[in-house]
Amino acid sequence: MSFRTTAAVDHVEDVSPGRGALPPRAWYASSDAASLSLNGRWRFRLSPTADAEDDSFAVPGHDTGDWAEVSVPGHWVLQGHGSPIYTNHLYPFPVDPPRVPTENPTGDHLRVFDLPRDWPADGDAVLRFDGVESCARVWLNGTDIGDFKGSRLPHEFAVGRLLKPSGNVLAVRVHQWSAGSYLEDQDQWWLPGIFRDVTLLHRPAGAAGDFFVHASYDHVTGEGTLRVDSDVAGRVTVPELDVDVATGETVTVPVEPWSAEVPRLYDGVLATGGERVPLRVGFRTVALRDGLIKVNGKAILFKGVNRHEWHPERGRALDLGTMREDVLLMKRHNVNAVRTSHYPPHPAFLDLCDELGLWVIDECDLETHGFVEQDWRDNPVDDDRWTPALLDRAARMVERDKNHPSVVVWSLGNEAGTGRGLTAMAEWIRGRDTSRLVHYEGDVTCRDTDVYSRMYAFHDEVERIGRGLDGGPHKRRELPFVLCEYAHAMGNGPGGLADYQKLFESYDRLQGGFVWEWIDHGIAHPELGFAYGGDFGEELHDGNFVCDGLLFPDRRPSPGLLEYKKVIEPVRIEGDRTGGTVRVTNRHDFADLSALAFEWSYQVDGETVESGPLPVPALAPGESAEVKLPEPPVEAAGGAETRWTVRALLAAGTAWAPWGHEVAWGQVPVAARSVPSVAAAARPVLAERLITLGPASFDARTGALRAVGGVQVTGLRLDVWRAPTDNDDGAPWQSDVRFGPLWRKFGLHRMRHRLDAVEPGDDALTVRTRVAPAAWEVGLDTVYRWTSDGSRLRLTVSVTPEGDWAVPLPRLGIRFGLAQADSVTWHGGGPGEAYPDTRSASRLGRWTSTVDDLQTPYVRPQENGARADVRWARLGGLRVDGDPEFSFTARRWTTEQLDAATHLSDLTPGDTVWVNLDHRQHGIGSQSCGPGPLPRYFLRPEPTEFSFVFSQAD
Ligand code: IPT
Repeated sequence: MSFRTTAAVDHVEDVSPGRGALPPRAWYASSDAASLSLNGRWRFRLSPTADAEDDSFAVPGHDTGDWAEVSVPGHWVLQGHGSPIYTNHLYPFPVDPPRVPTENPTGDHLRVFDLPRDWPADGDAVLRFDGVESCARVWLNGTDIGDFKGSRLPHEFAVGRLLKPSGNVLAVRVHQWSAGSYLEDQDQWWLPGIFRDVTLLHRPAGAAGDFFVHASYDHVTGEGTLRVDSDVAGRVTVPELDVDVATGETVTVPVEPWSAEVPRLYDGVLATGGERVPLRVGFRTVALRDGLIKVNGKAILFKGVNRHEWHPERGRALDLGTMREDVLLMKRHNVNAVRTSHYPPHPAFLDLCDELGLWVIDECDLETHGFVEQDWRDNPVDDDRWTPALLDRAARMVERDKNHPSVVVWSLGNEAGTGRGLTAMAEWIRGRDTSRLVHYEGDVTCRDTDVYSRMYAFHDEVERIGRGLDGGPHKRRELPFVLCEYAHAMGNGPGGLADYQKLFESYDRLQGGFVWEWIDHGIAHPELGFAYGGDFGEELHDGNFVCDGLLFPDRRPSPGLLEYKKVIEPVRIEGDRTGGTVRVTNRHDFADLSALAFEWSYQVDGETVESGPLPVPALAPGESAEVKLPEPPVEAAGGAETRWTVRALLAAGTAWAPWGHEVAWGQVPVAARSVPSVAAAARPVLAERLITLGPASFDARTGALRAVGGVQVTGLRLDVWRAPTDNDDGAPWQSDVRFGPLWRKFGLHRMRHRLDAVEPGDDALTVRTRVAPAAWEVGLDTVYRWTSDGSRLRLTVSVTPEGDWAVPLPRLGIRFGLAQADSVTWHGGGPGEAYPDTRSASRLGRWTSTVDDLQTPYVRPQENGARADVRWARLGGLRVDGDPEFSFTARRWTTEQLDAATHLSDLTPGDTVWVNLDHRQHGIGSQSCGPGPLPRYFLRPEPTEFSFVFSQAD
């Protein structure tokens, strides 16, 4: 005998998009129609399966006395009910589409509400859900009004006839898993719940249901053309342009165009019999011309990021303030574009993009990545039964977002393989909206798309594509190229950004890219700091691959974002020692430089001695000028290094940053420094078990440095190990060699130091060693040569590799411990960390930091915090001058402890500050999902010599 337990769950596994919802339409906030937010505290009951409870809770009068409460918008798993799951592309349930597991956490939500006293008696009402994951069924006052899927898309229901003045009972049953889950396999946490707003909207008689603002710009005539189509006739007014036309009527007037750089919006109104709808009109024309994406007649360069919606406590339930903060942070870091990976964002985010200026690739809520594990067999996007669901998703995105000037490209989705369903989506979108381009990275033939888009392509391939040497299908050869994802910002990195940018700026066809990704999706956790995959006991998970953003989970910019800001700065300022000039280039696509004020400053030994304004002409986009610098303000004392720093600042406050905000900078060297010379005048003296040499004392038996003057030094020796970064470890699927695992294999984390000789000579103490790992024949013959002039102490380290080294070194330098060191001052690159291929944003100057502030809090601890190009540093009573410049880190834990830590909470300060002075570090790259460091950033083992001069700091 067989029977189905309940019919109520059928819609959960139904491939259709749902039942009962109104057709999709534009999302807007009415000027005068009433609305009621149903956000707030809702009664909540969690069941382990979809059919464990009957649906009697939806009947008014149901006793919810023993129910819990949750906040809406919100995810119940972040409110103490069940737990989040993180997988990259694996479905956390058996792949048997459209079936889902019996264990299907189901949240019943209930809210009783009254209508406001002034709620109009006439007209209709619409109940809008802006986002529910993954499948919901809705009852109002006991009546089943429908069900829906499409988590990050709006769904509306006509409910006027069901409303009562008071005591309305809204019941929503939400299932974590549904057929829709197969279409929502994005690399992120699985977070069920009503996570976006729930709103009741009054619909006055005669109000527009839907409208479409067509606003284009003719860059030849300087005129804008406006036509607003509406399903209800009305009038369109734009007072500033003296426009007053009927809906459906076209008007052409001189306008200022909209662009991400100059986001000019005109306020207007669509007035129909029943309602006034505010319009924000941006005139712009997007076109594919001469094989390029052009806006208003000009090719644009995307300096973009991929943005998932994320808040460390609220998950994807974002408040307006957080959305605004994201846009402000992007603008302040020179980002000009955002791909809404991998679903349409909260609609208010797009209002902010219109207002503050960002190019948007609006991506549909679609990913079926997990099917890759079965060679895409049964992929829903290639199965006609699913096509209505795909078309429903495309329509819900396009209809909702079509009136945003910021949206310049529609994207069908992400990592969904290929199939007829995608073609159907593209065709539907083109039929509905001819004013934008279509993107989908998975379409390698570009049959359905207007741009050749790739992710994580290596530099050399990108260059080939830029040169047009990539071949491929005929249509694709004619198309512009974007990297919809590149520069994987997981942990320390991404490296190689500047090298990509150079390519983008060299080849017209390369129209930029979108860094993966905007923010780490770490979840605030009472013990761990931020949690990642596996921290909630998930059966399957992908660890900290979910923390790969340019922002830390709490939205503090990581060094990667500062690097990106510098690399994509819209003004280039360069010069060399010779000219007494700087070359200023305007790299904007639209804006001239009139919004910027330039300032020079002059540094002696890293310290600014004077500054002043620098007049720079308001160069047009693409123009450069050689700008004369003033006479150097001071005659620097012999041996002091001097340089100019020129900064481009906002001349007045903007909507996204205050007056004086720094947009770009450059430095021009003047006089080079001279390294303090140390005449080898002192002689090593043996007394008891110590050797003294000038201010230093050494263990006579081991040659180990004990003290410099009054400063005790422990454990000084060669060091080659760094706690591997996510990019050192690389992604398991990478075919290129991954050095992180190889370094461990070759034992670079457990090097042995053999003492061969301690040789006090006439004018030097020489200590000979061999540094090598157990089990391998490779080694580093290492000689420490100490000399002194009586007050200063010079160490020269000579390293000669022995054997056949198959790997570069993580780092090469010395490390030692100091008993005391709270603050560090240095002349060199700063203020933040820098590695060989992440050092564009590192500015030469004099910097001070506490040891604690030198640490970069990567969610999974790893090598971090190195300051590069350091001339000298003072810490713990010592001054160290480098010959040549060096890089340093200082921490209250050892590299071994850093390496062993899995969360920030594992790092506990000890008594010693461990200092590394590196001659060099290996590059960073972005092999956690892209290329490793370019070969020019490798630290190859080769005979090397470097020196440090130690003295007591004054
Ligand atoms: C690519 C995905 O599109 C993105 O969602 C994210 O998972 C990113 O990788 C890695 O963080 S897919 C890539 C593995 C080819």
